[in-house]
Amino acid sequence: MKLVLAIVNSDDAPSVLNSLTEKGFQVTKLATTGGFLKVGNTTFITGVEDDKVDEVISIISDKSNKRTQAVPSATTAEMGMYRPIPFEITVGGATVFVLNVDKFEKL
Ligand code: 2BA
Repeated sequence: MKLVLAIVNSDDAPSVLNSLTEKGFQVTKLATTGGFLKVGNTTFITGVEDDKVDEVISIISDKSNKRTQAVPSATTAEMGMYRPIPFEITVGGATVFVLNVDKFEKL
């Protein structure tokens, strides 16, 4: 058994969640925050049999979109004023980790 941890943009979270549950996967949704942008994102935890991992990743991939986002960074001096210089980063579609599960029990 594997544990799939997927961090997705919160705007994509409803469609990822619906698709996974429609296909019969059990999912836990966590409200998380990215360390770099310090804005909310969504993390899904899904425990699945090994042969289902690719299907889960494919569903997450289909529903997760890449976005570019402007981030203020260094400042520049202009007539004695400092102002942020925005630069763009690409966020997502999804960041996925697949972990081995030693034991799974429902008590
Ligand atoms: P954030 O940490 O808020 O990162 C958002 C985006 O900022 C990242 O998109 C990446 O494009 C950029 N970024 C992150 N750290 C950076 C750095 N030190 N220097 C320059 N740019 C940086 P994604 O890579 O698509 O990541 C989206 C979210 O997935 C992240 O949000 C974080 O919550 C999570 N994540 C990504 N990689 C991770 C990892 N190795 N471990 C744990 N969480 C991760």
